[in-house]
This record gives sequence, structure tokens and C-alpha cells, in this order.
Amino acid sequence: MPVTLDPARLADPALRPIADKVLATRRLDADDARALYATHDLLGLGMLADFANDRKNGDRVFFSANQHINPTNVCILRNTCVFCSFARMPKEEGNYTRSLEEVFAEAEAARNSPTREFHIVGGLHPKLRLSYYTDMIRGLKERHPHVHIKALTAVEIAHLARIEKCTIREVLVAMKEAGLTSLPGGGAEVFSTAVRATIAERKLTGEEWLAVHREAHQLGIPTNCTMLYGHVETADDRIEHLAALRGLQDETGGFLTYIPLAYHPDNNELGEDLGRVGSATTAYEDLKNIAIGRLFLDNIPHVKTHWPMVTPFLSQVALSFGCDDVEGTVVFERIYHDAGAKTDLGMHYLDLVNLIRGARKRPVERNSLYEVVRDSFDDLAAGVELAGAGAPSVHAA
Ligand code: V47
Repeated sequence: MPVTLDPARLADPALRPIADKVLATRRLDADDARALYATHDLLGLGMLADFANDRKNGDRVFFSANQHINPTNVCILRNTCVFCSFARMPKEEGNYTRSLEEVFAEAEAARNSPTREFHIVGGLHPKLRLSYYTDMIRGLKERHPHVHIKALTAVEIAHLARIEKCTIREVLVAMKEAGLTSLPGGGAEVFSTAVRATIAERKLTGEEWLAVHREAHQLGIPTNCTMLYGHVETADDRIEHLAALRGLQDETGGFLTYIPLAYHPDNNELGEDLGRVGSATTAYEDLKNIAIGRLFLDNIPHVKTHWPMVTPFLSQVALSFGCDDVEGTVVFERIYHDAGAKTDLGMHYLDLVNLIRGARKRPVERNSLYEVVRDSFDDLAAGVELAGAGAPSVHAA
């Protein structure tokens, strides 16, 4: 049954003119976004986002059978990205760098499993060259030809260009030739210069992050986008960030999905400075950011809830607050667990299907390009292992 929206039923009168715009498919402006951040009518906000999502995606909710792989946690920004708990200096205790053979061995988990995507992100290693990554992508494609590769954030791409003394375009072309499908959306954090000066002083600027994604889109490489919220940023910083993402999407149409990332404060300098250790974002804040992302980013087709960060329970609720996509099976999550996430490291395929069904939505397994891999799950029973071998049958979403 399609979701309906009656502006008169909204408790906060400030939401009613916004509801009129949403009904008329008119774009929200910064003042509207300010009103959405200011409202305490969480359910009203959720109704707006649910309506906007339903109009785009109906009751379908996408998920992927994916495996996260983090080849190294060595990162030259370790001491300046103060929100990150994953990074280590080259000689610091706990640092690791996988050989290609180790990466291939880890990826063997994808054999005889439904996995259709490797999600590969790591640190800015001072010595790993572009060939390490292109050989990795080629080797993974040889071993698992039907698995898509979503690899390296804009920050890692720019770092490789610096190390190789070449252009960002040349790095992207080499990765595409090796078999890259898409780029993940990490590294965006919040674009505001003031916020970046506090949480990620030496990281790529917002403009530079956008330039890498623009270049990828121009080369036909689709990408994701993110916003890291719940630290020192203001509502205006968030709105400016979302407006920049929407602006690039108007230009290129290359973003597939937006993922709001909830800041986790454990085991990092920022969490200690803010006195927030053990106290991540609230469910209220998570749902608000999800819903506002859906409403403001009217040109990005999908909004994904990252269950390792916000829990599978809240992710299920997020499906009625504007999300049409749930992070996948993951297999082994490191970045948020280093920062205090208490969720499981991965999720079984059937549990994902049931999470979506439990929210009265229709699960659709997708690949990295949002092509449908599977949309009928009636023959699945608890404990059934899905065979993933062979070329998948895929049709456009
Ligand atoms: O850029 C790091 C975030 C990102 C913390 O494209 C933290 O589908 C919270 O790229 N608390 C990397 N967040 C992860 C990433 C990603 C994640 C999920 C989906 C996709 C996708 C991409 O992780 C970083 C940063 O924003 N991060 N530390 C922390 N303490």
C-alpha cells in the first residue's frame, strides 16, 4: 500500500509548508533543512521521509551480500584524524599490512557464499604503491569474477596520486582497468573547513573530496557519499555538506547512495576530548539524520543505513524513516568496532532478509550497481547456506 502524507496531521506547524513542498516534489532549501533539524516532531519528520522514499522505491529495500576487507590500518593521518580509532602509525603497536596473498586468502570467504561485493578501504600507507591495489583488484577479479569491487575512498585515491606523482584521473583509470566497479563514500566527514580543522586537519579538503568523485563520475565510475555526524559539527555544517553533495549530484548524477555515518567516540582522541567515551549518538539523532538526508538529497536514489554503527534494531526502524538500503553481510567489520561499536562483526544473509521482512518491506538483493540479483526468498529457511558460485542472473533495478 503506498504511503500517504497529510500535512494537517503533522504536530509541528513548521513542518507543514515543507510537507507541501515534498508533496509537490519541490526542492527543499537550507531554511527547510534548518526547520527539519530544529523540529522535535520526530515521527512527523519520519512520515515526510517515508513518503519521499516510498515515492522513489516503493516498499523495496535493497541489501548486498558483501565482504569488507581492510588491507592496512597504517595511516599517515593517524595523529591528525582525531575521530578515527582504526589507524596506526607504521611502527605503532597493533599496526598491520596484509600481503596480497593474505588479502586473497581473506577473500576466500566469498567462495561458495552469496558474496557479490568486496568493500575495500584502509589507511594512507606511506609505502604501498598503486600497483599493490591494481594487483589486488586484478587478483580478486581473477579468483571471483562475479564479485564487484568497491574500493578506496577519495582520500586514498588522492594519496596514491601524490605517491605516484600522477593525476587522480590516472589513478582512477588504472583502477578501473584492473576491474574496479565503484568507490565507497568514506572520507567526506563534514566539509566545513572549521570542522575539518578540528577533527581531520590534514585530510583532503571538502572541495578536493568532491573533485575526486567528480572525476570518477566523469570516467563512468559510480560512487557513494557519506556524512560523519554527531561530533563537533552544527546543523548548518551538516546542511552545507548535504548541499555540496546535492550540487555535485546535479552536475554528474554519479552518486548511488548516501550513508549517514554516526560518530563513535571510543578509543580516539576526539571522544576523550569531548568527554564522550562510551556515549555514541542517540537513536533520535540517527533517525533525524537519516530522514533529513532522504528529504534534502532529492536527487540521490538510495539512502543506506549502516547497521554495524547504528545497530540492526535501529536500522530496521530506519526503513520507515527514509532508508531503502541496508548495509550488507559485511563478514568482518573493523573500523567501527575499533571505535566502540557493540554490534556483530557481520550478519547472515537470512538475518538481513528477515530484518527487512520484519519491517514489512520487500527485500531485494542487489550488486554494487543496484542491479537486482535476487528478489524472491520464499525458498529460504533458517540455516540454509546459499551457493554463490557461477555467474549471477542480474537485471536492472
Ligand atoms: O571516512 C572512521 C568513518 C569512514 C569513525 O560507501 C568513523 O557503502 C564513526 O568508507 N566513528 C570509512 N565513523 C568507511 C566507509 C564506508 C562505510 C560504510 C559504507 C560505505 C559505502 C563506506 O568511516 C571514514 C569515516 O567517516 N569513521 N572512524 C568513528 N570513530
